[in-house]
Amino acid sequence: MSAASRVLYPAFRQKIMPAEAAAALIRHGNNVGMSGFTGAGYPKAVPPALARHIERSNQDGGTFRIGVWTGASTAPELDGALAKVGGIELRLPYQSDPTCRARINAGQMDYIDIHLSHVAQFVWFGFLGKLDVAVVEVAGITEDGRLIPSSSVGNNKTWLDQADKVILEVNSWQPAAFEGMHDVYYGTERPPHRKPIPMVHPGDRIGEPYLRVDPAKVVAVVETVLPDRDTTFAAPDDNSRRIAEHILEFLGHEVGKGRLPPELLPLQSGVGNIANAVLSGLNQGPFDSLTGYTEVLQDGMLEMLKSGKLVMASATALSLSQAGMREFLGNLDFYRQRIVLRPQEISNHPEVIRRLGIIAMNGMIEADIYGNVNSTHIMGTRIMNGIGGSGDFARNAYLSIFMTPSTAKDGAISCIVPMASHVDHTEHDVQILVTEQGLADLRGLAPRQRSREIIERCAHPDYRAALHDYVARAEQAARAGHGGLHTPHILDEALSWHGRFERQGRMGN
Ligand code: 0RQ
Repeated sequence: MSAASRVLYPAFRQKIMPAEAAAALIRHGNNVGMSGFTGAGYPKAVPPALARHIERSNQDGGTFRIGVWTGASTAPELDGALAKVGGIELRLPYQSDPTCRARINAGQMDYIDIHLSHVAQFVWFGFLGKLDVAVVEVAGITEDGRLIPSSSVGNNKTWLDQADKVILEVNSWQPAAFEGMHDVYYGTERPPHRKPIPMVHPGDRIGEPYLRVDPAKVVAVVETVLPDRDTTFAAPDDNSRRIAEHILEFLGHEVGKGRLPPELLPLQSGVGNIANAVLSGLNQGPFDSLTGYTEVLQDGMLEMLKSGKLVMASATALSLSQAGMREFLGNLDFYRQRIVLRPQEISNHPEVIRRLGIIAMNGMIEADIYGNVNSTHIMGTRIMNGIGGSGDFARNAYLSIFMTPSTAKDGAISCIVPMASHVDHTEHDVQILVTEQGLADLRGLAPRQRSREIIERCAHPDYRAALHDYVARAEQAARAGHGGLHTPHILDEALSWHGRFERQGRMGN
């Protein structure tokens, strides 16, 4: 099928133009809503063309910069290209690009890290200012002007609705058979007119398979045939496998106690190799008829769908390796019946997550001995990626699990610390902590009980004595009248724990 045949709406055919011409419609100071979620469904031609345009404009001391709003992380052609030419004034929400990260941490680019479920509604509420342009990748345009979403839905509904101008990238690399797979819910209202979201099962379809756009706003259509970012995975290492084993054993225990049904509850899984290893573990594990209600569907869940362990999965993005994509394309009819892609305001909606009773499993940078979790900052000051959807899920899940190897940088840094250097998930939103050393079940435990459990079960043996010693001295200090015994701390020392690593040059990032 030729690229042109994907633009079936006659009025849009006249708007077809090269990426350079479309990029030239974006002005300095514009806020631009781009499609894209974890390397899936991002525009691939207009952002690099815009980066070239910005580089030329700024050669003579110009200051062309834009605000970039997305679904979540994108790819080097978007975040990387624009950041490299200094073209991003402000970026939101989640990013994981090395150039963006360096610029943010160097103070050359502003970054607002917000919960992924908040982004769309903050834009409707007017909290983030005016959205000037939407640049959205789609898999096709129907004869009557409806848009077939591509491999991610993200915030596209909101960008198309809120932007003054719309630029569409129609990517024929994306499977034409995506048509019908998506479920775009148009029922969300602003308070006080909100209605319950009518979803009681992860597979429920409550919307329509297309994105809507006002044809009058479409200023350019760019045709592309370009692949999504290839999200590769390492084979699970020993640590990941052990983390997976602890989680599986725990879930089995919960089923035994009658606190989880035999088919568990819908699973949410974060991104990355550990998350993928946990899914591999589940694929080999004893549980059947599982469901997924997550943000990103990666290779691990695809394998579980294939094996039949997982009966269906709901997500906002399909972020696969090349091998995963080949498997998906080779068995499209099978996967189409088992996957629903939704806007991220629904995939991450607190109301739905609470109702469905999600088992949330997310990565972290460090946890402290009382159960506060840092998912985003190295040493409390340097951003790694962002909170993404971890807070949407952790806060509202049936069970909120956080996982990490017990140490980072080849054992030089303990990921269990006296006091988290930055807190994304408070002790109130964290029920289970897991490292390769073991699993700490924090439910029903008071702070000092939690500290014993976390140090004994999760900390690496090399750091256990130092952590126990810290708690003992903090308790002693409190008994001597310095601070309280509810959550004992020696504040100077808790904060300098990280400083010690930094002074020794161990941090790396
Ligand atoms: O850096 O590669 O330079 O060595 O952090 O750590 O262990 O490879 O783990 O890739 O799973 O990432 C929390 C960042 C974990 C991720 C985080 C260093 C470590 C390495 C990465 P190097 P790992 P992962 C759904 C849910 C927030 C968003 C989220 C994340 C690098 O899971 O971004 O959960 N989560 N979204 O060496 C110093 C420590 C460290 C440390 C790790 N204690 N001190 N460096 N590192 N611990 C998805 C979305 O929302 C889109």
